[in-house]
Amino acid sequence: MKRSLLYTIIGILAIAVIALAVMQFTGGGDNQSTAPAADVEGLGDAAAALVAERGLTSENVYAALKTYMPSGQHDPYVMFASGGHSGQLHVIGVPSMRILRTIAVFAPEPWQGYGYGEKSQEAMFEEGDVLGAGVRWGDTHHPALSETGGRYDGDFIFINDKAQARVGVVDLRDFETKQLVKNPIAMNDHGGTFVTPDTEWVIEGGQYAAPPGGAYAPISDYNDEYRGMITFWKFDREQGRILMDESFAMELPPYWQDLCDSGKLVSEGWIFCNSFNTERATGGAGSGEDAVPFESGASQNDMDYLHVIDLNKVIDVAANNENKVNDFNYISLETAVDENLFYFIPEPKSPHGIDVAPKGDFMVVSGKLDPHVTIYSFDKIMTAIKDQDWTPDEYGIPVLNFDSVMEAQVELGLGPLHTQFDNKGYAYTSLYLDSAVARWTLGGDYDHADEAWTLIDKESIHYNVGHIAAVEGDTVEPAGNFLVALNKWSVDRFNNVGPLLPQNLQLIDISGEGESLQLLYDMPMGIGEPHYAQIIKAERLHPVQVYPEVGWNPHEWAVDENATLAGQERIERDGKNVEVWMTSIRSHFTPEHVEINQGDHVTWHITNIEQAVDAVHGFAMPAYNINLSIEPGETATVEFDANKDGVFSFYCTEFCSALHLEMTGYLLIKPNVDTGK
Ligand code: K7E
Ligand code: CUA
Repeated sequence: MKRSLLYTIIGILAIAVIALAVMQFTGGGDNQSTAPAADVEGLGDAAAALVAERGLTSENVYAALKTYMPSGQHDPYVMFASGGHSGQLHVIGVPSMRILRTIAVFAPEPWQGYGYGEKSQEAMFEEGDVLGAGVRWGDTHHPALSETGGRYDGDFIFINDKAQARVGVVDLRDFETKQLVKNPIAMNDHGGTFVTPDTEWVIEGGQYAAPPGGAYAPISDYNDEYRGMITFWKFDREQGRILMDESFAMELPPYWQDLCDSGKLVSEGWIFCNSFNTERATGGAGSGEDAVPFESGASQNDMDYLHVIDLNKVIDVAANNENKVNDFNYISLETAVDENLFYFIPEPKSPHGIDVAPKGDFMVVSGKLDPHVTIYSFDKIMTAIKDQDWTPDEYGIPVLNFDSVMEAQVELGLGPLHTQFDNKGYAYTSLYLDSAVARWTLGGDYDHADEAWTLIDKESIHYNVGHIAAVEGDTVEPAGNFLVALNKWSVDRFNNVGPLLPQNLQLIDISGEGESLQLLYDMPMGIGEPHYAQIIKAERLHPVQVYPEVGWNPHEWAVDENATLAGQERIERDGKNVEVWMTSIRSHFTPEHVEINQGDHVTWHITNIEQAVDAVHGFAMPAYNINLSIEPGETATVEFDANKDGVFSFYCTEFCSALHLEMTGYLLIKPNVDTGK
């Protein structure tokens, strides 16, 4: 790591600053400084002593200065990292690597009152139910920030649930999940979510092939009955929702589609999706002597297939497509082939990541079992398609000639997975087996084209890096200052917390040129496995701090019809139906007594009438599994059958004032003597 020159400069600058301060203190300078030199010198001595006592290197000091965020100062960048099988999405400040928020998406989370009775949330969860089962967890992999013109716009973020083929939609006006959609075709997914450059489409690629629509077919019918898929979710920005009726899926051969990326700028209108298991291995380890486990069966071929999908053609065909599976618009493989909706390009070897360069001109593929990254030229792909420079495969899909479309291969090391980009013409690829991040140069129109396709630097990380995320690294205009390695193994990096270890997110400085990569910071992530992350400039985010009006329904983004202002609190009964309109404000609920009968059906609205930033009130009710977080201005509703009699103290779960403990009330449920209770 050639930082020595930089340290020399920092050293000279520091001496210059101290000298200047001393000059000012002694009247030698023109400017009136408010910082007395004695403080500067004192600080210098204390800092020097600390550096010596802790045995810090100059690299350590540089890293500390680069990442330290003084109290009250905000991070300039915000990372949205998937939470893996926690089912959630984590929001992290960069470069301080402070966790700012977890956004609950697929799993109930008590501290944010998510999934414990609130009616709009319950309805949303039901939309995401799987074969009628109320699945309340997910395995989130790839968050995708909404884009305008190929740049993050800070409006929405989408994330997939690999385990159940679902997509979550989060509104960044309040960082809350607004929609869960279940894919009607597939049981699981992986190559999503990612968006087109103006977010008209949220794309979800498949993973393990299966009979479409959840049908049954024996594994011996794999070639004929099992299929891959890619789904195009139509997103309506105004409503902030995916429109099921305008969305569709396309059938693909039973290869295992993996990651995908959207074309941009010159390649806008094309979708790139790689695949593995083009061997169509069917596994079966443990089911007989001849059975070949997937691990080896799916790794036989030297080449798998990059899917190159003509999005505009696909949209046209979908508009007139009659075929449906589970009531969902589904383009059959036959139609896709007849209409030339996609092409294949051979790609080495069990690939994982496919990433489109910032200008949209190159597609970078990493074969997990190949030490190179392979770069394809979009120009060459278009020429090959025009010239019909292809051979059809057994399904009739045109396979473009590898040598005609390949631009370069760069040998980086073992286990390349994912690639990111900066603003200096470098690309970065994670090397899982090497436990390193490689920096290499792009050709074409990028800054380092004179030494194109060359490995420049490798930074060791700890350990076994999966994805990497650079600031605005998926956009047409990456920032090029920080990169985070999302590592799968942490082994010895942190205090021992037992056999289930945290993940390790490592911040890397990519601001310099050449061999200047430097590891800055280790962040343990003990709340799920982040697969992918995206990092946005904080200035692009404009969330509300208080809902716009008292009585706000965050799901409808409008005043709730049951908004309750101070003085409007009441309890009404209609037969066995009891409805409660309650308010909360520091430090009481109104009304504090709710007296009902066992067997009543209860609908209970609570409006937090606070308009002060951070004045959140919780609402916890024992025995009925009710737990809400009601943010300033919000109206929340719960509905339940009062089937258990007794006295139930409800209370506020946020320590909201000195008299927070007094923020309580009684739900008194009189036993129904008729039933003998
Ligand atoms: Cu973990 Cu993108 Cu799902 Cu690679 S994925 S590491
Ligand atoms: Cu409100 Cu505690």
